[in-house]
Amino acid sequence: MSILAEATSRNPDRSNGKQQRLISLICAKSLERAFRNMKFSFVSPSPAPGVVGKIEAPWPPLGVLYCAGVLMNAGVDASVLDQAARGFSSQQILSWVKKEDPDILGFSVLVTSFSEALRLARQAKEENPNLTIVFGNYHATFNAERILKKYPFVDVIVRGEGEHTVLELANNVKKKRNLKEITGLTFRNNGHVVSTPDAPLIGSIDALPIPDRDLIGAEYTSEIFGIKVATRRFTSIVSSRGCPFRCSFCGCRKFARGVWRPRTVENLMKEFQLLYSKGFRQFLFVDDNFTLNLRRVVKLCRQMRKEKLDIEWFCDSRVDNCNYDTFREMVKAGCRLLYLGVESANQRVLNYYNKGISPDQTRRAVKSARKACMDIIVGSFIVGAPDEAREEIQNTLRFAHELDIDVPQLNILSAFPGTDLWNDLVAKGFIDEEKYWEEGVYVSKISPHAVPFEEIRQMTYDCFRSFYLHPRKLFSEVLRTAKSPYRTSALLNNLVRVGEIADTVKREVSLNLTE
Ligand code: B12
Ligand code: SF4
Repeated sequence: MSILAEATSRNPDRSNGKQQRLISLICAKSLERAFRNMKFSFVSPSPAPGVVGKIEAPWPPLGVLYCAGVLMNAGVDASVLDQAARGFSSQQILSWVKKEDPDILGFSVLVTSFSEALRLARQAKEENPNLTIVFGNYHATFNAERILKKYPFVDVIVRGEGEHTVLELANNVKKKRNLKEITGLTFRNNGHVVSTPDAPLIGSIDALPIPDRDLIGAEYTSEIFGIKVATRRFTSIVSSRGCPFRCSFCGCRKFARGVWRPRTVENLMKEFQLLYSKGFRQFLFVDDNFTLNLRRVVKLCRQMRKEKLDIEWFCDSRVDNCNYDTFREMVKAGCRLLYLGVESANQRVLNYYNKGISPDQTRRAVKSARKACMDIIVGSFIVGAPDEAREEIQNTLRFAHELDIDVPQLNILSAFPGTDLWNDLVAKGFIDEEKYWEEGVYVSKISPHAVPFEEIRQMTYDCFRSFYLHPRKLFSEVLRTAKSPYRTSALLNNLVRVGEIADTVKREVSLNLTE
């Protein structure tokens, strides 16, 4: 077993010391020499045209930036292309790959970008058969064997967190060694698809290099229905990985095995200071569960204020683990936008999702956030559970109106491989895995007991429209904007973009009604 394999094959709880040593090791000169002339390029593909889940405004592909950072520290040349941010056509991507001329080409594959990743990978392999094509991220992790069995031009799947595995992979590809020693891989061996044991989770996120946003060469923003809510230099950031809950529609539990791993406030502040020095002023936390430890959140907020950073940020929270005092600390430290996972107004449906919350907890969370003067509160809802009745859907949509939120994000339930929901519907015979594993599926399209998909779509659209057409709502939104410097600046910034916003809303509406 190689030193790297040994260092990464331990239980995460016991492997911190080993991992720290691994990180120093990958900086060592000997490794730099070993990797000379080795190149690993990453592509984060956009969803294919027409796929639901198109990207309004992409956020940085932090996962590949983390992987690239570890590789570069070890002396591997790495490059990253984010298709959505650069607006590249397939042809432009292939030209980019040709120019980069990597030894290994990695694709970051989510469910909606799978078909585009396949198309690009096939063409890249045709142009250069010596290229090792690697897929990673959620969709690749949960479908590793199926992908390799069906698509001969994909060589390797990196399952789970990629940082340590890509390093070992680069080493073995360079030395043309067998991949069997590397944990977390699925590949072909003598014509058979084989999977090595899962790689251990990364124990210390602090020990990883800070992702280099300059690698992408693009600026990012954050939008809601075409309206820019990030008006200053913006990027995303991860303060923890994993989540101990097991909501049935979410793949995070399986991906990160339910282990929440926070970064320390000190380590996070280093990243904030670095990004601040580069002019970044607005941030989005893309953690699975940012607010799991409220004491850590408060400590971070106080440190942000102590270091007098003129920053603004956005984050998610569960509704059952929050309170006024914490929200107030967050607002004082620059939190401007809060996403709350409300999901449903029906306890029965919440229980089906295994969400572990109640509608009353949602009411209290929204009230606390409002009282704390949060500028924008987004409520995220899901309708269309397998046997959810019309009245239950209406109840949730009424709840969206009743709650004092600014934006209702109305989602129709879909099932993806890797989730408990998927497994449940496969077990019940509603999902034919062979038919749907590549794209996932709206549950209301396959469940015989669900309200038909088109009807739900119309209901959510009507709810969204009436939400903003209600005079009381309109009035309170105008008043809130007048009182909030952040909202006023966002409004002014968007005034010049009225045409673009109208186009986005129009597109959303036609998507809603015609798909
Ligand atoms: C930010 C985000 C987005 C952003 C940007 C995504 C991006 N550029 O990466 C936007 C808004 C565009 C987005 C859209 C969608 N998203 Co999203 N998103 C996230 C979120 C919140 C954070 C991603 C992140 O940065 N994580 C932090 C980094 C460090 O971790 P990571 O990305 O997992 O990367 C690690 C590994 O996956 C691996 N890895 C990743 N890429 C690669 C590539 C290679 C070659 C290798 C070897 C390894 C590797 O190594 C990384 C380091 O350990 C995640 C939830 C989460 N917390 O992860 C959901 C999540 C990824 N999204 C999800 C979904 C469902 C979607 C949408 C389909 C939603 C929709 N219906 O519109 C779309 C699809 C967009 C697409 N491209 O296809 C699901 C994934 C489901 C699935 N099976 O694919 C997730 C997991 C949410 C969830 N818990 O269900 N999303
Ligand atoms: S939806 Fe959120 S709380 Fe639920 S398991 Fe996923 S990350 Fe955790």
